[in-house]
Amino acid sequence: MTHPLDHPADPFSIAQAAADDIARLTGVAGHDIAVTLGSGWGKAAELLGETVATIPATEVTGFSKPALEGHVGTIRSLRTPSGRNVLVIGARTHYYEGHGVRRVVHSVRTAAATGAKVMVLTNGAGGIKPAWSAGQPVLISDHLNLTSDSPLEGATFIDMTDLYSARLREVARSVDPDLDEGVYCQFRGPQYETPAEVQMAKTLGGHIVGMSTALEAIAARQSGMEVLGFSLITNLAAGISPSPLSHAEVIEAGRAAEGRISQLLADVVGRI
Ligand code: 8IG
Repeated sequence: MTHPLDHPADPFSIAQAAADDIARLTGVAGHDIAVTLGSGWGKAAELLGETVATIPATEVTGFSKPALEGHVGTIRSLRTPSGRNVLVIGARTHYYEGHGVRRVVHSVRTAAATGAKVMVLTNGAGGIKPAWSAGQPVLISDHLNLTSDSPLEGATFIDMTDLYSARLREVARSVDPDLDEGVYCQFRGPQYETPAEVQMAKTLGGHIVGMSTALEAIAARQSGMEVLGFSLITNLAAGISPSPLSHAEVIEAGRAAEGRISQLLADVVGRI
């Protein structure tokens, strides 16, 4: 029992404590929109607006030390030109880290506790649609949760129709009418899929494969937030492209696309 979220206590009261920490450390009493930055999306923060405060995630109740050494997760409070307060979460806990789903969705529940009504989830992911290429951003239209887990505990029946808000997808397409969309499949990872698993996902109706976002989106909906999901296709999924997946290429595709997609994200958030 070394981590607050490992206790049987209510995860929502821990999220409230985290939101109180954020209010105290940023000096911003409440936030309107929250954005989680996944691989490839990191440059968006500076384009979203004026930085009011930057705090290390480790100062906030319940946030874990980053999984990758030297990768300090930060939480930022920004103010958009139109005066909205945006909470930018640069520290994601992945399901494959093995700390349980409460830890995975803590940032989302914290965002809701700061007052955010919209949760923007971004990630880097593999693409199944053959027309897509590395470096292309796409909207998430729906998901397949293939983790066999859920952030909901007990008999908590929550409607998942329109989980990825059609309204917010229209806002995104008002910025870029060419944005394609697809169904996001969350695998547990951390290994990438086999080609057979990618074919399974395709047969099930999936277009994007990743290791985050679906569990977070479920928690966001439970907290009453409207969800907008973006994937940066950093690689074609295994077997869709003839070449094997390389983590270095995934990182490089993210880096190459970062400027363009970050501007897209900032423009979309500006219109929400
Ligand atoms: I970046 O091809 C990235 N993340 N599951 N599959 C899965 N996750 C990913 C992939 C991928 N690329």
